[in-house]
Amino acid sequence: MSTILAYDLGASSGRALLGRLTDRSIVTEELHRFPNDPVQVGDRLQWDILRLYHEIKQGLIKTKHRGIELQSLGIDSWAVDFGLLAANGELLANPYHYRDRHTEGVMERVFAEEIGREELFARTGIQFLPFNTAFQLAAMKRAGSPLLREADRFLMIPDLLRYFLTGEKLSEFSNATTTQLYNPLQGAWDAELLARLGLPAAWFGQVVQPGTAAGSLLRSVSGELGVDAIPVIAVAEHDTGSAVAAVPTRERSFAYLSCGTWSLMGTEVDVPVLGERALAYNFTNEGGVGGTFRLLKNIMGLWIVQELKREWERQGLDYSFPQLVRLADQAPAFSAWIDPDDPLFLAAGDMRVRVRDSCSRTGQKPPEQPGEVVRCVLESLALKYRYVLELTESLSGRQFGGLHMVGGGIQNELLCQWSANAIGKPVWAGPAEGSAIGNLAVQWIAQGVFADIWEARRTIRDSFPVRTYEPQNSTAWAEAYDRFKTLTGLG
Ligand code: LFR
Repeated sequence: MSTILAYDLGASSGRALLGRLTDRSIVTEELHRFPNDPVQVGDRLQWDILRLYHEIKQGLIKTKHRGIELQSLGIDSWAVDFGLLAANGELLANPYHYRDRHTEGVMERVFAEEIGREELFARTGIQFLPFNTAFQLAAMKRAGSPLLREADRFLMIPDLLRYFLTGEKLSEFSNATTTQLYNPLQGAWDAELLARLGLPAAWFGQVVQPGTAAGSLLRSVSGELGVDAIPVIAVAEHDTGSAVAAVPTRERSFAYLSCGTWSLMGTEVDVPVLGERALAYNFTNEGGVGGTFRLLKNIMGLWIVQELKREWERQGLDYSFPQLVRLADQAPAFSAWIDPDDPLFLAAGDMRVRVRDSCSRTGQKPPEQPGEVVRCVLESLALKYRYVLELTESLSGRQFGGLHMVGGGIQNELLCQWSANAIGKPVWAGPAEGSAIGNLAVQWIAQGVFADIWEARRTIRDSFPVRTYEPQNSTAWAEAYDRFKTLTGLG
């Protein structure tokens, strides 16, 4: 029996999931769960990276107390954020949060001053999001950040945590692609792009594929924790890469929605799609497992509802997530919509006011009560899913019979049902722990337990329940979709 550990770090919480493989069936157990609260210090929103490392150690201590012998461990997290190391190997500062406002307006300045949109897309195949690593570094450069003077090495968040554990400074491919500094056609960091942005190529080290053995715990770490020198695998360290690895599909051509703080929708392709339309639709080609790419688009996701919830909490209104969903279900249907991807909703803050303003601006009656506000957001998400699914079909030249939904967001049954209604096709929901399970799967591929991603997906399909949501009220949702597009200016 093989027992391994997946650390999956999300933008609001992290977890360590134990995976056991018995009789070609995967059994998981949540060993450790912890909050991941970013910290605002002065003008900067930062990740508490040492706390995350501490929690990783707590997970290992729990395996020791339980007498569990691990064959390996892997770490995945959200993308684009990074740490900079000094020449002596020390971390120079807490990594910035991608929602920090220091990147505001920087993307446009980079297009004007360093590299045009078309060329940047042709070189990287990555969608334009203002917080991409390239723009974060450009923002720091423009602000004269002293960190850039001292930096010797660049590591993404999971690279950095893996480095703390093993001492190895390796860049993992799936996450490296999200920087918008990696050239998938060259299969390397884009040296010319780095030069144009004034970033030293020497900061960017060896890139390894998901499933690479990446050392084992340093003696100092295993000694401190009283555990063995456990092997560490570089999994698909971008959480979305891990989530897509866990999609329990039988078909090679499938559509997925990784549903959490973000909603990531797209399909898996063998080569990046770099044409004019991909650029116009602002689709991305993120590196995946086994040489694949994720042709997808970011949709703002449940972030808006998470922020609404936080804000109500601050006002002493302690709604649980299921409560909010229930209230949304009881609110009147099809009353008002937003485009969830309006940049207005990107930064943390007063979402209720922003949702209401957005509705007023588009001539709709702003939602009032919490249930109405949440209904407006969830319906808008479901309708936006249809829009992006249509773009995915048109761009990939594929037709999808339904949509695989994975990730914690599938616990929101109302959203799954409305998604099926909006797209007019079945939704297959599961597994909820997509990223952590994909992380486990790639470790087992690295160990030779699974031959490839297809054997892994087959085993995942046999091990976890997948719930089917058939579309309902198709006519009403189709009419709603047309009005939604007009109101939000999508067509
Ligand atoms: C999802 C995710 C997205 C990425 C966003 C920011 O957790 O990794 O794929 O665009 O977070 O890093």
